[in-house]
Amino acid sequence: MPFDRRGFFGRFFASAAVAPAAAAASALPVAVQTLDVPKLPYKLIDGVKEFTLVAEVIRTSIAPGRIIDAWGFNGSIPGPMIEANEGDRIRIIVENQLPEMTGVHWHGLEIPMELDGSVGLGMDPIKPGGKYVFEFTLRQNGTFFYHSHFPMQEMMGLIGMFVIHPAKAHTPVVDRDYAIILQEWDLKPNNPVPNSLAMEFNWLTLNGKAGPDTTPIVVKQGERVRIRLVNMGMDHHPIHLHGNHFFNTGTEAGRRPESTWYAENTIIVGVAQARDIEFVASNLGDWMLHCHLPHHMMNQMVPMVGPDMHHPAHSKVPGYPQDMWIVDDEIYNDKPENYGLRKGWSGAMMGMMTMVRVVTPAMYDKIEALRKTPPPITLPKGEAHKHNHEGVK
Ligand SMILES: [Cu+2]
Repeated sequence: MPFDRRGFFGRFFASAAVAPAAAAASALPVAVQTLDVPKLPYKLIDGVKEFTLVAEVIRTSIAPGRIIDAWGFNGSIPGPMIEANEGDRIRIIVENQLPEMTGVHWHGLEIPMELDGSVGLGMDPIKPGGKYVFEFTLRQNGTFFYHSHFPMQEMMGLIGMFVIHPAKAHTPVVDRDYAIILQEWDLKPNNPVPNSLAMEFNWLTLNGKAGPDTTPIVVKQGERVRIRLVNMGMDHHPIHLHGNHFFNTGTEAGRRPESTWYAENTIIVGVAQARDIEFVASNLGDWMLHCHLPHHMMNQMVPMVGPDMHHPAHSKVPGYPQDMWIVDDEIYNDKPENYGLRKGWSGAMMGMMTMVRVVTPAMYDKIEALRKTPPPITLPKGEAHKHNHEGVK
């Protein structure tokens, strides 16, 4: 999946594994994938890429049955990814459809102060129903992000990824590039509105989904992979990858020199930081990629402290086990990226978790084929009869 400006030669050299070294050195960057989050489209007007970003209240689901009424952009929480090239002239029209004033800050971009989005210092707040036009030239490359510059609005979800590609791909060239935003939510029972004043959180999301509802990253064995992680919340998340070690190759200020890279498998992504990790997916398997804070590895933050008399498996030893184990694979198994996972997989995948599935070429092709096949249409009970009258089966 090449980035938009890539021509025939870019496609030809898309895989570093097959490209000669000289060709790889001049390869164009691959497009970034934000699983579960869309990309923000743009219009090219007189050489300027024009984006429209609408801040609004959004009802979405972070897990089956767990609805939230939070704040995002253009129908998505987190907001859609802005993807552009170093050197681009861009215009971003920010419309405020929220019930209160807002402002959008371009985190890490070195641009004129009145365009920085720091409300008060550089500009007035954008009133409800109002808009503000930001226009600047991109002079950096790397993993950046945009967010409301009001703290409580950050905790309501107002953040999105902003990736700027260099003219030539950084080396070693990656075959696949992903971006994930980490968020946390305090959701009280029977209330879909997040508590933005919280210090503790019971729902943790990657690109707006809590595991096992996150979409796994699927790569072929031997490919070089970049994952860009951005954190906006109250906690710093130690993100751990099973099965394959990685290197931190970039921060929110851009690329790190290769002399500073070292191997690790857990990286702290602090609040307001971006961390690019890169690795060669050498070890076949379905590898968890997750925050390692114990309370961030569960949904609803419900370890069963004390005996659970309702569940026979949990009541044998008084006081133990503390942990909940819920296997509900069937809810998620229709997702192509989950094809072929071991029975019981969903029990291990709660909270701020996803997977890097390192698969054989045959398995990759199978999952790709499933992605291209539309899922069967399931009509709700009582709807089938009505639709049959209309000739719809
Ligand atoms: Cu965490």
